Amino acid sequence: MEKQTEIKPTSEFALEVQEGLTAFPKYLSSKYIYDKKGDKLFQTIMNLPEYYLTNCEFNILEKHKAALSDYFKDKKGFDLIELGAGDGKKTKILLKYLTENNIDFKYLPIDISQNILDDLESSLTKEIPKVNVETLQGTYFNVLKDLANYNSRKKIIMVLGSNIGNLPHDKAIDFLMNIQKAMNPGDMLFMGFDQKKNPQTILDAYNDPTGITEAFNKNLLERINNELDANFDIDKFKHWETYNPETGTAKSFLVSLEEQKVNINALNLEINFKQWETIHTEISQKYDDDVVEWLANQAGLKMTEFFCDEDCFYKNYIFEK
Ligand code: AVJ
Repeated sequence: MEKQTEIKPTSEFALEVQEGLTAFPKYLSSKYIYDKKGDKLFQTIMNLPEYYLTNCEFNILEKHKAALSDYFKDKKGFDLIELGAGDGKKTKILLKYLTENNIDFKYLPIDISQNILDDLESSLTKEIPKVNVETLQGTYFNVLKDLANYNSRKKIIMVLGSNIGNLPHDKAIDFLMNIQKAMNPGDMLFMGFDQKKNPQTILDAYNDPTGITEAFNKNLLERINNELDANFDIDKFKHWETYNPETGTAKSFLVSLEEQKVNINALNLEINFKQWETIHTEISQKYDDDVVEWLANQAGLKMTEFFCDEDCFYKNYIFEK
């Protein structure tokens, strides 16, 4: 038999790493932080005292669950579709309330990770057995496209955690537009947006003293080491956070502490770093009502209501078509 050379499919990850590290200035996409270890680190971040976002949103849901239930409920029942379900800690507040009050609804969590969905489903079976749940594995947009003609019940599309903040405004508009296209008149989008606030509070949230956020950011380099056979020396990079109070953009970087070369064998690539050269890794956009309204309008949505915590550090908005 003839020997065949193995053709390795080039992954999107490999392509984007190649593109970002050969660009000037260098960059990597934060979406690749989230492998198993990255997911774990983010769970830890959500429990850090400095990372106020999780608590704020938790409090908003707790405080406004009855009002939200009134907005969401419908004579014919409704579908609660969650993009990026995670461990469902915050969502369970709503699920509990809706179930206990005999509101007719079905919960449809969407996540890219089947593992996360399986964990979520089994924890729901234990904690809120009466909730009617159907998990949907896939990327948001593919699942959303299918949902557009899913059925004629009212759809509440829910995106918690200010995940939209990882997108620059043009991409955020595309994201909202894709959701809008999957909505019918009467459907609602319920979404969290972290707010502009004291710049120091924001810097502290993304630069915790225990170094968890640093490890989270550096997980990008570890993934490249593990999956693309590279030799990044993680200790030769420093996590650096900036916040521009004018634009509301928090930015994460990895800064090279010395001149160095890194080999990425799977890409047959050698990358040179000058001392103090940067890799931009993440943005975490902060908003105010005007910006949120502008984004929504650009995407064909109108803002109809919002809910905030005591300090208005964080807001959850309702949008309709
Ligand atoms: C998951 C995108 C909401 O930007 O606040 C946390 C990710 N990065 N700490 C955020 C993150 C650093 C987080 N989001």
